[in-house]
Amino acid sequence: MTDTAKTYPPSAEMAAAAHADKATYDQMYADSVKDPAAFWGEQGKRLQWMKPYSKVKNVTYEYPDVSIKWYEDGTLNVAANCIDRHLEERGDQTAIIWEPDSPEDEAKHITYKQLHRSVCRFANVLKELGVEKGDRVVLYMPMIPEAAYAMLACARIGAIHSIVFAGFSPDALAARINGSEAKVLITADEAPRGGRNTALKVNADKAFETVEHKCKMLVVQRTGADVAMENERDFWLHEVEGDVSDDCPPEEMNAEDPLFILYTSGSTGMPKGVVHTSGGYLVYAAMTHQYTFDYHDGDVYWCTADVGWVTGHSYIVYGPLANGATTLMFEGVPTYPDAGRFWAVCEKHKVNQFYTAPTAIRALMGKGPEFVEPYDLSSLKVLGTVGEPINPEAWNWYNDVVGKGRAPIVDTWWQTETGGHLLTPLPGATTTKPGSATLPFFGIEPVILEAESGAEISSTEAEGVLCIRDSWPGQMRTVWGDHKRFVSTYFEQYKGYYFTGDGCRRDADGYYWITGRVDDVINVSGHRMGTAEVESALVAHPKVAEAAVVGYPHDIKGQGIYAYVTLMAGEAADEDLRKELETWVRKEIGPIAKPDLIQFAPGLPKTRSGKIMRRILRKVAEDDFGSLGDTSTLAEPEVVDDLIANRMNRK
Ligand code: 6R9
Repeated sequence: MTDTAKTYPPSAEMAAAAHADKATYDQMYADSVKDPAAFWGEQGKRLQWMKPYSKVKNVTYEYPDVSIKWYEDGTLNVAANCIDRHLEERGDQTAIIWEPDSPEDEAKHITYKQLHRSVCRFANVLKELGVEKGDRVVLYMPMIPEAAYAMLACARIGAIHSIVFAGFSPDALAARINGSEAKVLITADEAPRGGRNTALKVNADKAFETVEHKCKMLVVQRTGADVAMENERDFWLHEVEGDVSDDCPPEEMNAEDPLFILYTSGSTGMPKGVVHTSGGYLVYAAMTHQYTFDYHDGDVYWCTADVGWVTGHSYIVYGPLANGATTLMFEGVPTYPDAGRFWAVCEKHKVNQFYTAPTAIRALMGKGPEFVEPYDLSSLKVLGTVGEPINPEAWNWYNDVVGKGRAPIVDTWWQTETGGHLLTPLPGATTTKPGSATLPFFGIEPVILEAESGAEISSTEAEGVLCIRDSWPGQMRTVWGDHKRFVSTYFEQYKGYYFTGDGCRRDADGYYWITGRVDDVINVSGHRMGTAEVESALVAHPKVAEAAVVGYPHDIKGQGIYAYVTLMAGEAADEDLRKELETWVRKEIGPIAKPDLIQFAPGLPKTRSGKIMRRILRKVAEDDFGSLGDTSTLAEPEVVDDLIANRMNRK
C-alpha cells in the first residue's frame, strides 16, 4: 500500500540554497497578487528590451470584450534574449547538449557562440526563401538542434512558427499549413526514434498534395535517406546555407507581436491555434523555469518533451535559453535501446534537473528498478513531472527509486494556453504531497467554481471546476484567426474568469489536486485529444455511420481511447474492419489517436432530442455499468443492454 498521507518538506539544505524558501515564496506570492503591475513590472526586467515598456498590464476578462496585453509598448527580440545577450558572459558555455537516438552516435555540445552563428545563418536562409516579419513558418521536425535553430531563426526575423509534432499524419500537417497560410515548411529527410526512422519528407510531400497556397519546403538532412526534391519548391538547408552570411541583426518586435502558434485539442471541432506573444511569454517561461526547477548557473537541465508540444517550447527552448542555461535535447525514446536510457543519459551528462511525464514514469516503473540501479544519479537535484495527474504510486517510485529520496518532485500543472506553470511546488519552499500540484505560482489566483451555478466556492476545502481570476504574462492571447472562439472557449461559460477545462479539489491545507478534464478532452499519455477529432476521423470512413469516443482508465497511458462505432447498413463488424479503422485513424490524425478499443454497436444511447449520452458510454468503457444512473430519458433504452453485453473492457 502506498502511504498517500505522507508529506515531503524541502530539506534544510535545499531551502537554504534555493531561489525561494517558504518565507520568500509567501512574501513574493502575496506581493504578486496584491499589485500585479508592480510585481510583473519588476520581473520584466529579467529580459533585455530594445525599447523599455512603460505600461505593464492591460487586461480585461469582461465577456465578450476579452483583451490581454502585457508590456504593450515595449519592444524586444526573443532570439536576442535567448542568445545574443549571453554571448559576452557565457559565449563558450554549452547552450544545448544534443543526445541522439542511438547511444552509439556522438552527442553534440553546442555553445552559445555556435548557437548564435547557426541561428543567424538559419534566419538568413529563411530570408532567402522570402520569409518576412509576420509570415508563418511550419516546423515538422525530428528532435535535432536544427529544430531549435529554426524556432529561434523565426523569432530572430519576426516570423511566427507553428510546430506540428512529427508523429502527426500528412493530413493533420496539411490542415495546419493551410490554417496559417504558411510560407515555408521546415522538415527533415527522416526522424530517427527508438531505432526506427519516420519518413518526414515523404509525409510532407503527401501533405503538400492538399496545400492550397504557394509554400516552399526547407529540408534538413538528418539520416541522408534518398528523398525526392521538387525543383523550385524544395530546398536543402545545407545547400542554401552555403551562400548566406553569419550576420543577421535581430528584428525589433513589439511585446505583443505573436511569437508562435501551437495547435491544441479542444472539446469541440478541430484543434485551435493557440497564439503566444513575445514579451510576456518569455518573461513567464524564464521566471517559471528558474523558480520551479530552481535552476542555477552551470546546472545541466533536461526536459524530455518533444518540441512539438508546448512543454518543448517553454521548457526545452525558450525558458532555459532565456536564462542562459544548458538545456539537453534528446532525440530518442525512454525505452531504446532499453528501459535504462533516461538514466544512462542523466549519468552521462550529469543532469541536475530532470523533467518528464507520468506516462513515461509508469512505463519505466513497470520494467523494474534493475534498469535504474546501475546508474549514478547523484547529480539529480530536482525531478519534474507534467502532462496529467501523477498517481501516488508513480510519484513514490520517482521519489524513491530515481531520486533516492534526495530530489524534490515538482508536479507542474499547466496547459498549452497558459504558456508556463500555474500550479507547482518550488523545490526549496513547498512541502509536497504525492499526486498534488500543490500551490499557485507567483501571480496566479486559482478559484474553484461550482460547475453548474458558476458560484465561487470560498471555503478552503472545495471541489469543482478550476478557473483563474486574473491574467499572467504567459497567457495565450487569442486563437489564430478566430478571436471569437478564444472568447467563447475560455471566457463565456464562467464570466469574469479564465476557464481551464479541468476539474479540481482543494484540500484543507489549500493544496490543489487536479481531477482531470471536465470537457470532452481526453489525455492519452499526456497528449491532449479531443474526442470530437477522433469521432470525425472515424465517420469519414465510408463504412462508418456514427461514432462516439470516450476515455477509459489505462495503466500506462493514463487514459485510453474507447470508440463506439455504428456501421452503415450491410457492413460486417469483423476483426478486419476493426484493424482497418485503427489504421484509418492513424492515417487521418496520427498514431497517438489510434483507438485502443473499438466496439461495434448497433446503436448509440441518445436522448429523445438526439444527443449522445456520453455519461453512459463512459461508464460502460470503465466497465462500471452497475451505476448507469437514469436511462429513462433515452430514446431507445435497449441499446444499453447491447453495449454492456458486448463491452470490450471487461475486468
Ligand atoms: C503542459 C501540458 C493540458 C492539460 C491540462 C490537464 C493536464 C497537465 C498536469 C495535468 C494534472 C498535472 N495536465 N499537467 N493534470 N497534473 N501536472 O500538458 O499542456 O498538452 O495543453 O495539456 O493536461 O488536464 O488541462 P497541454
